[in-house]
Amino acid sequence: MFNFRGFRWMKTMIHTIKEINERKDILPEHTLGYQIFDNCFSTTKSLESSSVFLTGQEEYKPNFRNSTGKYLVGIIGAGGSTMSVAVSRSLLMYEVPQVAYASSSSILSENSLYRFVFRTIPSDKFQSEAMVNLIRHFGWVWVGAIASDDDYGKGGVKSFREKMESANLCVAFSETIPKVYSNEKMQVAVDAVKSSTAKVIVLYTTDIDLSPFVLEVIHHNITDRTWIASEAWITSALIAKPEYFPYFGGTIGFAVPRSVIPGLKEFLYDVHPSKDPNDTLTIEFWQTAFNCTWPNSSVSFNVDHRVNMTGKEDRLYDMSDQLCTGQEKLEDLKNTYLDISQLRITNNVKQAVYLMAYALDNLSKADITEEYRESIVCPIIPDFESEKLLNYFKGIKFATHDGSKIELDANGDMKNGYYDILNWHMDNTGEIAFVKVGEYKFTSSKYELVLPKNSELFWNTESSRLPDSFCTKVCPPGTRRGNLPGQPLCCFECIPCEDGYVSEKPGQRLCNPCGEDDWSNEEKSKCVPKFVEFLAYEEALGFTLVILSIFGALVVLAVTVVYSIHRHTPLVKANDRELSFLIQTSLVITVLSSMLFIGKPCNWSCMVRQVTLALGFCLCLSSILGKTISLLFAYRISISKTRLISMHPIFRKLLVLICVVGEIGACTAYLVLEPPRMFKNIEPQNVKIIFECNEGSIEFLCSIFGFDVLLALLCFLTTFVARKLPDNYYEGKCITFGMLVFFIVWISFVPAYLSTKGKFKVAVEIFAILASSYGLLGCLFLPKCFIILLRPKRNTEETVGGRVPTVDR
Ligand code: TCR
Repeated sequence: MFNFRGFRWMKTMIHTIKEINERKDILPEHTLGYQIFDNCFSTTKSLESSSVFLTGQEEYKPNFRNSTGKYLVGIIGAGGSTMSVAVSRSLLMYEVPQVAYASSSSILSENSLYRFVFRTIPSDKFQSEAMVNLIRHFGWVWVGAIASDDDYGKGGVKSFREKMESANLCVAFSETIPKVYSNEKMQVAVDAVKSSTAKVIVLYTTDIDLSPFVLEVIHHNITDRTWIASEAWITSALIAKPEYFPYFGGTIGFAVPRSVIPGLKEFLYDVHPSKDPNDTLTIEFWQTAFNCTWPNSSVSFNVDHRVNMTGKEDRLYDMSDQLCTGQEKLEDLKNTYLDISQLRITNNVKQAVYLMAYALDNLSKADITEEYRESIVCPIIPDFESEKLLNYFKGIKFATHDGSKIELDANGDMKNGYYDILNWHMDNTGEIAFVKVGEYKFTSSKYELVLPKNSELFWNTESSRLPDSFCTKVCPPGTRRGNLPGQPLCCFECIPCEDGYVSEKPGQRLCNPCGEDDWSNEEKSKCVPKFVEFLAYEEALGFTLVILSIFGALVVLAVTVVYSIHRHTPLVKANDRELSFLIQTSLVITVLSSMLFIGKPCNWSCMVRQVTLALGFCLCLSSILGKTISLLFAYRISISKTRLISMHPIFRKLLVLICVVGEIGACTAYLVLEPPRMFKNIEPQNVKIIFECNEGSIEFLCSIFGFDVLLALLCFLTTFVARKLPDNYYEGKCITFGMLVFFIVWISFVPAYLSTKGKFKVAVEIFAILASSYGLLGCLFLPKCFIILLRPKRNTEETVGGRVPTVDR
């Protein structure tokens, strides 16, 4: 669209020029002119316009038959990315293809401005990715980056940062080495290296830009750093000097593959200034290499025009007074030029030339009729449109002399390739050796990092071991990573896990909760089974109670034995022998039932324990009741002095039977309807699980034991009434006393039971069972055993018969 605003700017310019021309005070003798171009807001058009302006010709396209009188096809180069970028701008205008052999910056594939640029070196996006993969391989997480101040360094570090970020690794700092020496800027970079905790640093620069930085590193005596070299300086003789080894030894990095170029060596040696007096570069080479002056040469001195650190142009070499003889021997020379051991970029140069040649070849062999049917111009070398040649670069594929394949994608980038991983060692001769320790293969979608286990890596650390590089050391198990506000992800604090949470592996972000039955250990590094609490047989308390109950049962058995031996004596016969046996049986049951409360509870033991106890007491108390009722009857008779019908023994047994059957019914209902169950009592914030019984229905439980209490009350009341009955064996008093003990035990049981927890609750209950059983045993049978065994005289017919009313058979 027509840009009215721009048009106004243009008009303003014309207007102002006119105004100046009219004024008499500025430039009175001169008239300013102008030429106006429309650049359409495009870089290419701008360049075009400026060249038209400069050449003063209407046509911007230069004559393709240039000074050499030959046709121009394309350009091999330039070297560095920044140069290639600059060159590509003007070549774009003339649509001249360019094959770069060392320009690796990824910006060359990112923009349509560079669509005429092709290259035989992989884009740095692969190298950045390779560096990140290497960093990850060695377990570094906190890495610094230094870039040269150009497209190569900045572009490289930019993609490096991106890849680091997506790999969840951190860039500790990123600084640039100034191109033109500035002490201030250099200090910034050096200070970053010095002060950072990152021990591994990426240097994305060419060797030339790097060397002042190297000097600074040495000046500041910065050792104990591991440098990751970018491809541009990893094999550079400028940096790999033995005297730098204490600072730069152990450097690791990527290099484009090495190749052997047959015949190159001979060709390199075949250089002599006498061959062509116009070949000034050769003459300069000779003069520099042998430090002499070639006679009558126009190349009179060698000056390195680089600006040195003081900002002045430096004369690195002075002209030598000595004249070159031409007899100097290249063989004596130890020079990088003749070193063909590391032909890497050199090989890229070769492939770049091949690339150009293959593209031309393909163009010449193209099926002209097919492709250019419609066009008037046939692509015949040398008369072709360069836009046509472009098509033959895209997707070009060829095999190199050493058998590797080169293939370009639509951007003009290499589709796949590989890097050597080199590590700086010191060899026996005191020179730095670039030892290949691995390989990195890549395609656009995948990569493969091969670092064989046996490859010996040299690390420039105090211990000579793999260096660490972290901001915060990985959090140990038992803690988790806590982010620090405003700090990179790799700097964090380690927060201990809470109770019940663990982190088992180092470096966990979160603590995991333990399962229901587990709890964290002291260190919070593992879930351990919760401490399980129940009254075990093995522990002292449980064991004592077991002994007590067995002892009780044995005592009862002993009483039974005594009773059965003396079963025909009046004492035993008095007041119902069978009921006495029943009481003894029931006491064995109750005493032994206490053992059901010990041990790890399970469903059946929970069900059995209460029921057995209730039935045991029911049997015991109903039998006692049978006795006391007989006593009551006897008492009524003794008061009224009349012979009432005493209670027939069968009724007493019936009474016992009814009571027991009733209790059994209640217990069955309890077990069927709402049985007690084993229950794991897990308090959420607690370290232990209490195994206990959930009693099911409290109502049922109360009613079965309530029945027992009722029986006990009845027993007590009946004997209490009949307590005055003259009774040789104090049966009534004994029962009264026994019942009192029973009540006292169970009444004191209630508060004790309610105020204890866990296994002690169970122990209290067992204690009550044992105490009440022992109480009954002691009160009911011991005095009688005492008489039977020690006072047999009192156990005679007369005494019994004389005193005791014949309530018995
Ligand atoms: N790409 C760099 C220049 C460069 C270079 C080199 C210079 C590379 N490799 C080896 C000298 C020697 C890689 C750039 O600027 O793109």
